[in-house]
Amino acid sequence: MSTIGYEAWLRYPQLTDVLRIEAVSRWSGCMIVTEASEVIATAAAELKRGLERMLGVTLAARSSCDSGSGCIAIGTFSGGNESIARVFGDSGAQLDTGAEGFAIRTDAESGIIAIGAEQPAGVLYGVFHLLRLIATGASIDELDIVERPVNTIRMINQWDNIDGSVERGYAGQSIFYENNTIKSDLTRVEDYARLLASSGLNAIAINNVNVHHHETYFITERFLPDIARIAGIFRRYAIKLFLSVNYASPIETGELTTADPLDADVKAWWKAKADELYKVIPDFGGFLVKADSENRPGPFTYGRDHADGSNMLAEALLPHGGLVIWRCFVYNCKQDWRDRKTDRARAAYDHFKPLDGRFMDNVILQIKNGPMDFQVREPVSPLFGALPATNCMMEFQIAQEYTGQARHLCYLVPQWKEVLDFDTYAKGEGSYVKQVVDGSMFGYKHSGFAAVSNIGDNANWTGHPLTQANLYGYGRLAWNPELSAAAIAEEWTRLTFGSDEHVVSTVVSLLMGSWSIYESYTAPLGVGWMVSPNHHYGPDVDGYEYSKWGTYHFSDCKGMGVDRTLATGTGYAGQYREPNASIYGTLESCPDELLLFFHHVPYTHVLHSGKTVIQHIYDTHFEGVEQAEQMLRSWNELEGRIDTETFKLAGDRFAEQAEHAKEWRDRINTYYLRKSGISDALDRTIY
Ligand code: GCV
Repeated sequence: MSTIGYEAWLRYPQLTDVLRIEAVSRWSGCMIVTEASEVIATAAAELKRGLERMLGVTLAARSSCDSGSGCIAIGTFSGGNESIARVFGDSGAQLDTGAEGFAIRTDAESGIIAIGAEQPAGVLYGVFHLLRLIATGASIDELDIVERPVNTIRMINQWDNIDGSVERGYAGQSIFYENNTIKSDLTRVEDYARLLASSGLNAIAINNVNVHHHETYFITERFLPDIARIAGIFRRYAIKLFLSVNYASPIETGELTTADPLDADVKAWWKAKADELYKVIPDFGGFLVKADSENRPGPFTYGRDHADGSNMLAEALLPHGGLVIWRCFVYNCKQDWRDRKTDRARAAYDHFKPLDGRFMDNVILQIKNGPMDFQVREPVSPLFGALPATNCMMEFQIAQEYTGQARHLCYLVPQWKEVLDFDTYAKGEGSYVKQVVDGSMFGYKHSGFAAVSNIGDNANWTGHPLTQANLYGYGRLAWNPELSAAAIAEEWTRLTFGSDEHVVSTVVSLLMGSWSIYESYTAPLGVGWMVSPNHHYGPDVDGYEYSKWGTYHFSDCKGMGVDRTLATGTGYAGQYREPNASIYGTLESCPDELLLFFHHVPYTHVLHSGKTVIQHIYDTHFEGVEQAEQMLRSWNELEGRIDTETFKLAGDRFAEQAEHAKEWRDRINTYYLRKSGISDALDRTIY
C-alpha cells in the first residue's frame, strides 16, 4: 500500500535545507522523558518518529540532560522530570494550561526545549505542536508558547456499521468492522488515532447513530471485549471512546418488553448496563443517541419527551462520570408534500426549546449546524443561543454527503467558520455561536464540537487527497475556532505537500475557493437539496420535491423558494432573536445567499447583487463550471511538483468534478428555463 496519502499530514519528510537541519538539530540531541504514563509514552514515540524522519538521525531517550547538549524534554509539571522543572520552575502550574493544554519553551541557558503540561494529554498535544512547527518551517530558537483548547469536547462521530459499510462514507469500507465482526487487526485504527490526536481531537463515537441489530449488542458481553480493545488504542492517544446506542436496547436484546424511560425495570437495566460497561472500560465516555428520528426508537413511543429519555440514560452513567450526547436531529420524516404548513426547519427548535432546563448536567444536546441537514448553504440553527440552561454542542459533517462526497473538492472550514461566527444576539450583540458551543456564554458544564468523519479504508483515508484538509481542519478548529480557514489550509498544505511555494499557494487557493464554486453550480440561493434521492450525489431538481422528507423548493412557473416568514409562511424566521428574525423575515434585508431558504419569490425578483433570481441561476451555473474547469487546470500545473500518485488521484477527481459540474449546470438551467420561460440574457446554450 502506498504510504504517501496514508501518512496524511504526519509525513514528516526529511528536511533538505542544510541551515534548517542545523537549526533544528541544535535542539534535538536527545529526548528527556521520565514518566511512565501511557500517553506520555505515546508522546515520546511520536516525537522520536517525527524528529528521526525529519532529521534522519536516531533520537535517544534519556532521563536527564547534560547542559548545552540540546535536548527536548517532555513531561507534566509535577511529574518529576528535572528538565521540565528547570525550564518552567514554579511557573508551570501557573501557566493555566488546564487539563489538556501545554507550554513549550526554548531555554537557551540550559539548552532545552521543554514541553510541559498539567496532564499527559497536554504533553501529547505539545509534542504534535512542536513537530508541526518544525515541519512547517517555523523557528524553534525562541519558543514561548502556551496553548489550551477552547472546546473541551472535540469529538468525531463514525457512522460505521458492523457489516463494514459506512453510512454516508465515500472513502471505502470501515476501518473498524467487517463481516459483522470487529476487525482483529486494528493497526489502522491506531493510525487513525494518531491522525485524530495530532489534530487535537479527544473523543470518538465508533459506530453509526443508526444503531442496527448487531450493533445493539455492542453494550453486551458479546462485543464488549473487542470494544475494550478499541478503547485501549484510543486511550493511548488521550481519546475517549463513546458508543451510539439503540434506545430500544432493553427490548431488542429480548430482556424487557418496554423501553419506557420512566419504567423502573428500564432504569435498572440501563444502570446495570452502565456498571458492566465501566468495569470493562473504566474511562468510557458515554452514549451518543439518535432517538425518535428517522424511524429510530425513542421516548415518544411511551408518551415521554427527550428530557425524560436522555435523563434516564444520564442517571445510569452519572456515577461513572459518563455523558449522554443526545441529538436534536428530530423531525417528521413522513410529511405529506402537499402540506405547506409543516416545516422541517422548525422541528429541532420546536422540540427542544420548550425543554430547556430540564436536562441533567451530564446530558449534552448535539445540534446540527443548520436546521436542515448539512446543505451547501443553510442558515445557522436557531437552537444555538436558545438553550441557556441546557448543555449544547455543535455537530458538523466532514463527510460531504451533500457537498460532493469526496469526488468534488469542497473545503468546509470556511463554512464552519461562518457558522461559528454567527451572532445569535442571545446576550445582546456579539453573542457568537462559538461562545455557545465552547460553553462560555451560558456556563455550560459540558460542550464542544462533534463531526461526522470522512474516512474509510481507502489507502489515503478520505478518497480525494485534498479532502484530508477537512478532517485536519475540523480538529484544528475545534481546538481553536479563532484560527482562520486560510491559515489552517496553509498549515495542512505545508504538512502534506512540503514547502514548494507554488504548490502551497495553488493548493491553498484551490481549497479556499472550493466551497463557493461548489455552491455556484448546485442548489442556488440557499434553497437546498436538488440531489438524487438516497445516495445524494448529483443533480435532481425534483428528486425530493414530492417526497415525505420535508425538503422542498416549491418551484412553479412564476417563482421558487420556501416562505418561512412569520407573516405569510411557516414562521421559522421567528425562531431567531432580533434582529436576525427581521433580517431573515423581510425580503429587503434577507441576504441573497439565503433568500430562497426564507422567501418564495418570482424569478424576476431583483437580488441585492442587482441580478434577477433567474439570471443569477444561469450566471452562477455557467461560472461555476468555468471555475471547476479552472481548478483542474490549476491542479495540472503542479505536475512534477508533487508525487505522481497523489497528482493523478486528485487530477482524476478534479476532472470528474469539472465534468459533473456541467451536468449540474445543464439540469438546473434547463429546468428553470422550462419552468420560467425566461431566457438567458446572454443567450448561452440551455437545453
Ligand atoms: C445517520 C441524514 C443522512 C442520514 C443520517 C442522518 C442523521 O438524514 O442522510 O444518513 O443518518 O442524516 O444525521 O442521523
